Order: sequence, then structure tokens, then C-alpha cells
Amino acid sequence: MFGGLKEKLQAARSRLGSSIQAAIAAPAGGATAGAQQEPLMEQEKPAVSLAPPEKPTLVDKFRVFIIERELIVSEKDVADALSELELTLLESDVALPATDAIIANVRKSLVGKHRKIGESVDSLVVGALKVALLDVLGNGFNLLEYIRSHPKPVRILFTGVNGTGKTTTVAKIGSYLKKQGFSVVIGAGDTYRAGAIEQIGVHAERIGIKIIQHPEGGDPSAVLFDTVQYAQSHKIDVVLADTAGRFHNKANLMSQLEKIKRVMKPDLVVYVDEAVAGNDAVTRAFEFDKTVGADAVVLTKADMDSRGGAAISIAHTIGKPLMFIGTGQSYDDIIPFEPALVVDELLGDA
Ligand SMILES: Nc1nc2c(ncn2[C@@H]2O[C@H](COP(=O)(O)OP(=O)(O)OP(=O)(O)O)[C@@H](O)[C@H]2O)c(=O)[nH]1
Ligand SMILES: [Mg+2]
Repeated sequence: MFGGLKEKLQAARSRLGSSIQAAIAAPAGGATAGAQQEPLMEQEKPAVSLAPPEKPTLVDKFRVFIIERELIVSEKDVADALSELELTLLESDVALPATDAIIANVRKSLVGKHRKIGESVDSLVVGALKVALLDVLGNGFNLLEYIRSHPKPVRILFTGVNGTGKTTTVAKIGSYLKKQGFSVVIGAGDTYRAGAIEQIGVHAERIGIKIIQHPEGGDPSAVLFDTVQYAQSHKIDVVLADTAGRFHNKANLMSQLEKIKRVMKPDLVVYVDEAVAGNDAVTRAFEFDKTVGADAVVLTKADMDSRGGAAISIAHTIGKPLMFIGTGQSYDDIIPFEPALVVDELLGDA
């Protein structure tokens, strides 16, 4: 997952580290250590240790310098490396607002005085990247906690464009919630596409979850209304409502979604799109949120996405949390989105 982005971020980490070190090694230029501005007393150590290890590995190469006193990094020291990072993020399909936010945050962390005694330049850089990435990734969304703390049945409506993985996601989340001890009912709200009712029916049977369905061509609001009623009368914890794929600019289909919302009164509207769609997924999520609203996002097919741009940008761009990532075609191939874990994964051995 996101292998290409991981590689690129590690290269950026190395590049930023070596830029700062190069500036330290040439104090006439940019980064300086406080003590180097005055002659050193005999017993004073230099502000940074400049001696490279015996045989530096690629990683050691940019971990050499340990901040022992005060390090001052100037804008100029990191300007080129930050421009490269910016390009890398944009090439990885990270949306422009998210890219801008990351670059501004890294710059803010790095430029200026650093007084962390014993910190390596690399950990300074990793710290800056971590803070910046966590800031755009937001907090995620803990569905289990949400369900525990809300009146039952919790009603969740899944929306999105065609073929992105809504139905599969409904089944995966149903299976996940069942394993966590919640009772679940699925509403077959895609009455439009031929075969859609059978498709969700097969999933429901495989995972052992009750499904409510009406004949093809019926009103999806009616099916989902019945599903909520079933959940209420059977004391079911969660209603998962599948819907037909649609584009935000199809007014009739969007007003159908409005009607579904009025009738089933969802607690959560979840927008589903595919990570592989990159910036398109972010734009579509934005449009859906504007038109019918979205409380959280699921990105599917992350297993097929090496760029990672949508996952990095979507929460920041639309201001709604990323809840799950789909990582394959089996029921267990879904993971709650936990920003801290994703950042650790992206930055490697950080
Ligand atoms: N590799 C991979 N494939 C996925 C994932 N999620 C869904 N798929 C596949 O994507 C295809 C479409 O999935 P559906 O769940 O039918 O998508 P949908 O959004 O319900 O499609 P419509 O109802 O036609 O709008 C299927 O072949 C799924 O197996 C995922 O996380 N990874
Ligand atoms: Mg579907």
C-alpha cells in the first residue's frame, strides 16, 4: 500500500537531512550553530559534531550530525529540498491544498532555531514530516466508538460514484462489525442496477447478515425505510444502507439520494471512492459533500494504489475524516484508518 509514496517520502527525508547538514558543514552559508559565531573556548565542543562515522551507510550519511547546542536553519538551507518535496507530493496526486499545508508545516518546523540537545538532524527532519503529515491526515474516525455512544439502531448510508466499491464496503464493514459483537442489518438500496440486489444478497448470505430487499426497479427509500423499521423492531445495532452508484451532476439521482436521507434519517453518510482515482476521488468527495453531505470517507482499492495521494489529501481537502481503507477483495481487507500508523509506515523506520 502506497509503496511509491513511501519511497519518495524517504528520499525527501534524506534530501532534507543532507541539505541541512551541507549548510552546517559550510557555515559561511546558511545553517549555523550558535557557538560557531564566536571563537570556541578550548574545552567547548563544536555545536554540531562533524565527524562522519567510519563507513557511513546511506542512512548513516544523513544521521551524522547531532545537535549539541543550538542549530539555526535558514529558509535558504531547505528551499531546494522543500521544492523537491512539493513536486514529489504533487506527482503523487496529493491535492494542492494538502501539499501547500504540508510544505508550510515542514518549513515552519525546520526553519529557525533548534535547541534539542542530542537530537540528530534526521530526527529533526522526521519530526517535521510527521507533524506535517498528521496535521493533514486529521484524526480518522472510530466507528466502533461512534456506534457504542449513539442510540440504536445507528443508520449508515453509503454513497458514491459507480463501481468504486460501495457494495463490497458495506459487506466488509458488516462483517467487521459482526466480529466486534454488533448486530447488523443490510438494506439493498441499489434497486437500479441489474444484478445489484443479487450481488449484495450473496455477500449478506456469506457473512451471515440479514438483508432487506425489494424487487428491482423499486423505490430505494422504501427499502431503506423498511430496513430501519426491521432494525428497530428487532433491536439491531446497526443499519448499513447500500445505494446505487451515481455522479454528483446527475440531478435526478442526487435528489433520489436526498429523499433517501429524508426517509431513513441516517446518522452517518459515508462517501466511498477508490484510492486509485487520486485527485478525482478528492474532487468527487468534495462535490458529494456539497450536494448531499458526507460525514466520513472510505477509500477502497488502496492495495492497487502506490501513489497514496487521495489518502493523504481527502480529509484535509473536504474537512471530513477518512474512516476506513479497503485493501483487497476479501471481507477482511478493510482497515480502520489510523493516521499515526499510516505516518509511521510512510516514514519507514521513523
Ligand atoms: N482490489 C480491490 N478491489 C476492490 C476493493 N473494494 C472493492 N473492490 C472491487 O471493486 C469492484 C466493484 O465493487 P462494488 O462493491 O461492486 O462497487 P460499487 O461501488 O458497489 O459499484 P456500483 O454498485 O456498480 O456502483 C469489485 O470487483 C470489488 O471486488 C478493494 O479494496 N481492493
Ligand atoms: Mg454496488
